[in-house]
Amino acid sequence: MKRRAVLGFIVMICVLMGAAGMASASDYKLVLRLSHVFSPDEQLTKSMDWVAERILKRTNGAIEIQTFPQAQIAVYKDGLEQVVRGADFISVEDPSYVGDYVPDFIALVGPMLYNSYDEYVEMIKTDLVQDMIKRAEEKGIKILALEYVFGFRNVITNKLVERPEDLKGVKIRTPGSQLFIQTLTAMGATVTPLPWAETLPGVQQGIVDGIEGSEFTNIGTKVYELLKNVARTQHFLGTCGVYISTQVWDKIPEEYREIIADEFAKGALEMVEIGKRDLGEVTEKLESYGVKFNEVDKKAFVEATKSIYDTFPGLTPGIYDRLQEELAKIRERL
Ligand code: X3X
Repeated sequence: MKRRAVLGFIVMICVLMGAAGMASASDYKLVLRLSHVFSPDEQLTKSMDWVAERILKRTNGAIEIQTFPQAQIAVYKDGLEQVVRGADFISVEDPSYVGDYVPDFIALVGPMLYNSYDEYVEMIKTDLVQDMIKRAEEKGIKILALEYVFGFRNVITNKLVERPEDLKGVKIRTPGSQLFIQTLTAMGATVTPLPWAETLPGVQQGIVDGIEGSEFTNIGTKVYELLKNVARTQHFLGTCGVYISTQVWDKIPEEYREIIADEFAKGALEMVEIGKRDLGEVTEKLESYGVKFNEVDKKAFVEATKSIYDTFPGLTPGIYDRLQEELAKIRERL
């Protein structure tokens, strides 16, 4: 009799715990703050808002992503630190900031590597990059996407730049990423790292002579009102990844994780297609505003920057060669 009573008690506890668990799943609600530096008129800002809306709808309001553009909250290196600390926070930044935790991300988005957006999209699918993504998780960073591409970054000044010698003594603003600082230095410029918010005032006050950025940045933030010469160095492919803490991620119910991952992945590829579609029109519009584009001695800039892959601390030996091997295979099939 006693045995049956104990068994009955255990069954009751299990049922109550199960019910509590089910109730918590249906009552589940999570608010995540998403932070980036982009302006309202830039596609990345629009894409983040679209993805947040789609996730809220598909999860019936359970996952609310509040987007904070224009560096209203932590961005750049500080944003990644929020992620690693386990905050309910999503950081949207250049993958080189993940390089502070997994150095090979520096090489992934290193100088003079890609000839097209599609090459980079295909590179992300390779086992080489998928292994890097797993290593980021070991450091507490869950990567939801890496392909929020906003165009090749070019040198933008008020003088003709065709080769590294032309950048001697020219003060160029970069983001505070060590990859950017070291690369623009290797390209011949005098680098002044500034957050985006201080960049155009820095040009106006003569703190910097120019910047480096994409046509989408140029048109979206009105760089063209201050700087009229775009040298098509295409030294970086401007792209952002989307990063969340693994601690936070692992606590989200699986059904919601699938929706979040799916929407950020789809949103990235959607933004790549929008960029490919709109670049021609954006370039024409910039030219109508008086912007002049010129080609450059690409080989000279490749030569000037290739040491980055040998000297940057912490890179896996041979990572550049492996990236080039993957690129050769990708180019065969594109
Ligand atoms: O981490 C994100 C990128 O580095 C942002 O690049 P940045 O700081 O040159 O800003 C690009 C602009 O389009 C922001 O409006």
